[in-house]
Amino acid sequence: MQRRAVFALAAAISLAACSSKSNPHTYPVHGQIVSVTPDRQEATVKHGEIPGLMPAMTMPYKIREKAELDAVKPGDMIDATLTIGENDAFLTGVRKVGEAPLEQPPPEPTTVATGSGPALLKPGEVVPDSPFVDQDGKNRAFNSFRGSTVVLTFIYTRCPLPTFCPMMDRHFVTIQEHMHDDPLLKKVHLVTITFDPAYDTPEVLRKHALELNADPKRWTFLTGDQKAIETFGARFGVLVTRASNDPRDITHNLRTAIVGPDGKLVKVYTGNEWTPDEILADLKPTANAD
Ligand SMILES: [Cu+2]
Repeated sequence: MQRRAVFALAAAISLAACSSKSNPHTYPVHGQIVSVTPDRQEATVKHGEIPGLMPAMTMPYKIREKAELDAVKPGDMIDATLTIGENDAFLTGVRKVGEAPLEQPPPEPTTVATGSGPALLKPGEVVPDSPFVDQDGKNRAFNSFRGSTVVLTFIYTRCPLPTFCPMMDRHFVTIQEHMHDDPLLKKVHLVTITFDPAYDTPEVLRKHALELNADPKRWTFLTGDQKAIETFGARFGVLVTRASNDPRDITHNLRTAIVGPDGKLVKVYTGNEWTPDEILADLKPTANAD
């Protein structure tokens, strides 16, 4: 007990102190298996607060040992260790400690399509306009990007897992580097939309953009009205759930999309499996067409 408290404190201190992210941190996790995805060697875990890292949350995690993944099923209560490296996050030492009825099914993007919400956009369909505010505090409707091929993604700046939102940022940094070097990509514009506008104000986004070395001429960060953002994101399959008692408790999936210069959806990329190379290859024919 004491050791755990000391450990959490040490982790919190090293996180607070850190800009040096080089050494992986480990955290004890206690939670419930909500679903298992063997082909991605992942399990979605609903867990309590991880002191020094994140509030209670339901998220998919890689389980490093396949045997440990195979040994658990939805409903199992588990103890595990979460390792957070600079670009990596995974669970080890996954151990079943009990069983409990599942509260609710895991958030699935398909519920957006089948529920009462707006339908998922299909390639070729015009992306509906939506009002946003950019990192300089200026109103910026989505349609103002017409004429450029837009690569857009959805994040929140406080996302604690390097394999989620921070990975989208890193991939966009890579794409931006190619945009500067490749004349074929001169009409491509990157757009990062936060789904946590309460915290991610224009000021926060401007600082975040600076940290990423984002070129304001080529990469825009958008915030705005939470409802409008959620409605916009839902058309791409973005699903965000928030705990009513803790606004930091955000559970979300990831969607990245290419929208053509005519405002029509070209392609949607699910999760964090896509690579910058894949998007760059998909961009060339689109960005080239006038
Ligand atoms: Cu995230």
